[in-house]
Amino acid sequence: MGQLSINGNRLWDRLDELAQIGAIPETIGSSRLALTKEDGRARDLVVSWMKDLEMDVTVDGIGNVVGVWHGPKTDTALRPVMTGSHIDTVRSGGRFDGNLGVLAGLEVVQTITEMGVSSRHPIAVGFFTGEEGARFAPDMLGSLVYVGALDLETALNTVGVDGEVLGDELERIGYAGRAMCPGVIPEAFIELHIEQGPVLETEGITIGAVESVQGISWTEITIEGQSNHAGTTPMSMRRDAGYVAGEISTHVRQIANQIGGTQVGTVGKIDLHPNLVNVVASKASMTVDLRNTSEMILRESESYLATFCEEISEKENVTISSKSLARFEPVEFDNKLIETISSTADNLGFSNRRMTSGAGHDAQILARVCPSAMIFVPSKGGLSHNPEEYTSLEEVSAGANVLLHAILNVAGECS
Ligand code: HGY
Ligand code: MN
Ligand code: MN
Repeated sequence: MGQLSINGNRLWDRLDELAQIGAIPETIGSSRLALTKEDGRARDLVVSWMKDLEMDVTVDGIGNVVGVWHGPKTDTALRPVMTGSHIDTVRSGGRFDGNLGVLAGLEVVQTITEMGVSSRHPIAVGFFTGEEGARFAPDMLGSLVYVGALDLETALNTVGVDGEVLGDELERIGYAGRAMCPGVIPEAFIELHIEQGPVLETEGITIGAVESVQGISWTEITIEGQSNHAGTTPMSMRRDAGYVAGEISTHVRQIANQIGGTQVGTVGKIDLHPNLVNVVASKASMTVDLRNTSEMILRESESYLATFCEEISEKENVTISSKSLARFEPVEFDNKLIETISSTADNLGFSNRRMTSGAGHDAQILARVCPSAMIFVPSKGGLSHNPEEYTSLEEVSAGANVLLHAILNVAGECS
């Protein structure tokens, strides 16, 4: 164990090259919302790297891309051991979120090829369409279609926050593939990802063996009031959608503070209409992201929000409607795989701890069809979904080496 090691500098250089696509000026981050032309160019680059590694590359109907590698001793009838993540980013994205998991997978394949190592199972590296859900909700949309949990037609007809239709955008960037959905069920799925939180850095630990992912609830709330003159309308006569959106946003924070523990609540998006300085807003559309490690408490937080909306719609004489954009219960990963990750980190001499994920990931969706788990590496300052997101070369290399040996452990290393 340990004689095989990835080439950290090569991985680092690929992360840098990929980050240049959609680069955010004066930062190290990238902006590559799903199915934009930047996403298309990034896909082309990663596919070219897969082909350089002589992987069999397939693109499915929702644009998920999977490269499969087999060595001289591989039994191609066996299910592949799969790794990967996503290369789409949020608008203010970092270079590591998702990208690390995909490029570390390619680095694993290149390392075992160069070292003349083979594996009994094929090894697959994938990137899933629209993991972030920031343009086309829900998040993990591509992996949901991959495992058969979301119907392809429904997914293709998804309308984005910009009014574009997902299927049209997929055609436009040339990634409306022909491979079947649902995709090939892997033997196992292991995803390397940055933690995107403060735990590992605070505790000075290099590797996270992720045991679970917390529950996620995304709701779009629409508030309809009445536009009116900002100067002449007495406060008692207002039906102010802007004010109500602000109250709901404040209440989301109060719910999180009142519940405490792992509860989080975020209002990340508010659009007002007509959005003018001297007009009482007639309409507001906003999103609420609630999360908790406990399904029961997450439901509680959702009902607090619903009750507040009912009360304030009455009080402010506005109409409030809501639509679920995404809803995932907490997910537990596979114990045997988690143990493999922990013991691999131990054998490689990396400090490690068990932990849960605050962010959603494709691995939680693959967990519906095969044993699945994740490896975390630290995020500087716990920062993510921010162009200054950072993980060091040493930490990136440590994570990729744990991924290398964990994959070979499951795939059956043979020389
Ligand atoms: O929202 C999430 O947790 C992930 O970044 N899609
Ligand atoms: Mn991610
Ligand atoms: Mn993300």
